[in-house]
Amino acid sequence: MHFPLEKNTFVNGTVRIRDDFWDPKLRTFFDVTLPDTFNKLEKDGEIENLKDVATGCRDTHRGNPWNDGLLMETIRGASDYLRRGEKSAEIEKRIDGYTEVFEQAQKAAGGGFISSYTELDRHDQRFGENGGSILWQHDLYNSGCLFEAGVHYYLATRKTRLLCCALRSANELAALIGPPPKKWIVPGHELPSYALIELIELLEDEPGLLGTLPVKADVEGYRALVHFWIHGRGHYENRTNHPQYMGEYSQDHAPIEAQFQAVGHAVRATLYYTGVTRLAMLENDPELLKSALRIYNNIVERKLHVNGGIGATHFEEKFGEDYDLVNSAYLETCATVGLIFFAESLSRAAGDARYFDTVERGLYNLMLSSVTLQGDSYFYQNPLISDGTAHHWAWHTCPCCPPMIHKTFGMLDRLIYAEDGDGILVNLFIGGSAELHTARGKVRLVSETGLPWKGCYRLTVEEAEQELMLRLRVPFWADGPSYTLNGAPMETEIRDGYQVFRVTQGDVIGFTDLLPVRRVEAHPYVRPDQGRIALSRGPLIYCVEGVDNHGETDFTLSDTPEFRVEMRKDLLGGVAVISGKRSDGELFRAVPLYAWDNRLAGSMNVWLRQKGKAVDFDTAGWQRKLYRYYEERIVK
Ligand code: FUB
Ligand code: ZN
Repeated sequence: MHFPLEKNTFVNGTVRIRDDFWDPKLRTFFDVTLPDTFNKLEKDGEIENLKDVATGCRDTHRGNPWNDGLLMETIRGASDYLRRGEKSAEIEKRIDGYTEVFEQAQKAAGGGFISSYTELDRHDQRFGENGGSILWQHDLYNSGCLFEAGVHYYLATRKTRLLCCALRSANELAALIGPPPKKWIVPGHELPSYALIELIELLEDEPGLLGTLPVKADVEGYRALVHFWIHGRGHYENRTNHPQYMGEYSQDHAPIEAQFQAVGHAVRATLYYTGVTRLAMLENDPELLKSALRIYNNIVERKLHVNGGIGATHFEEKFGEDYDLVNSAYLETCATVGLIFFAESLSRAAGDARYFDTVERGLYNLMLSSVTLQGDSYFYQNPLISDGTAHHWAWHTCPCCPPMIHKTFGMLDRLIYAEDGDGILVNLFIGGSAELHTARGKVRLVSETGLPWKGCYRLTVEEAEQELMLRLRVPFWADGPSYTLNGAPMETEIRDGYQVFRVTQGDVIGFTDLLPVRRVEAHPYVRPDQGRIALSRGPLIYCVEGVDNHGETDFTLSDTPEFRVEMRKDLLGGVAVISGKRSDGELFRAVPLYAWDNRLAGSMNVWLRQKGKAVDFDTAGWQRKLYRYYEERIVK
């Protein structure tokens, strides 16, 4: 589908990842992390809860009210792995088994209701009515996760039973909720808005599907419902549930057009803004898109940690004030997933490469570090400094992050390319092949890269029916890259942050970049980073760990650190290690942040003191920037 407001779309076709960096990681996510997540959710009593609903047993609910949703989110992630070509009869069997339980639970609850906590413990308080709590119960959240699971499992397998569960739930909600005389109920957790749009998009993309299903769908009703959910926030007069006012925590303090900053619970917020952006596309509403852009700018210009983390404050897991970027910050993994979803939607709507700078920052740094290299332990919080007490956990009392990790890496293939009327955009530099059905006919591409370790990328147009445009995103970390077309240097034309090539079948385009070690500095208002720098190379942020530095991780870098880069295949699954000189003449060693806490427990630090970098409040040259390279300042 192409919405009027949408500048580019997901590509249509198959994208296969074959990449030295990503392949082993994706292998681990599928072989280890996915079964680990399912097993641990089951161990928490998740299936028993739903079975109790199905059998009418009124046992007390186990775990969190949102655990139904976590199982469904994991199904979405698993489905994406299957869609990408992973084969596993066992995983499919597992999902089919879960589907049967969802069906039975829905049947017992009557209609499409699916929320085992409410069914078991707050039977008469659905959606927070009758003295319940919409914020805590997560009834609409669980339904939203079911929408995603149904859509993604259908896309992977063409099986429709789970999709029918999603439709039953959506039908019930569309009939019940909306402006008066319906019930004025907006979600406490905003995931269901964008999830309902996923369902709408599937049904509109495949109009023939509906006639084949045993459950009817009310697409117009779903459109009305999602419009109501996005625009109903910040209006309180008709609410039928309690609490009537959810405030900034749930982005319910004002209508969206009167929201100017990212506030409140960072996961709820970013998923709401994702819904806002996707509704703007669905309804062709440029004003609504402006609201989303305004908030996005507030995040990336003032509230984004260098590792792609957001939601600095532990209390209420919320955004802090502008520039309040302490290094011991909270930074929940799920919040970065929400930001990636938000930035990806904006890139389609607004068509600028810069949104993928945010996606890439989050993916390569925070998201990868949120799972151990072994694949079965996780970070919920992602601080940039540790005294040695922060560690991946085997499981959490709120295990929301592993399911979101699967959702993110499950869609990695969908993030690499996008399409617009003229051709293809390359948003991420990942090796593999693509067979695409574009507006300009069939296109086959092969990409090869040494990134993130070596600064080279090459894309071969193996097949193209017509001439087309290929646009390579110019990443924020590129340091004067040289572009080539069929081996010859290419004059640069950059549009909307993309390097533009006009190609036909057989052409080879690409770039090389020296990929120097670079020191990042933060805006002077970020007080904890005053006088400090963070090490980076390409898209990767580095850190120093005690295990490499005799336990010392808060030292000062020499003003001439003489960085060296060494590829160490034997270390941490194969990483490029940075070494250099401290101000006291000792050597230090830094590793990619994504690989930290995978060896001996110890301290860790990202922002290092830099000799010669004074505490400084001069904001000249910082307009609309939160980070820049320190080297650029020295040269100036
Ligand atoms: O709201 C409950 C859980 O908390 C959700 O799964 C995530 O958004 C997490 O932050
Ligand atoms: Zn989480």
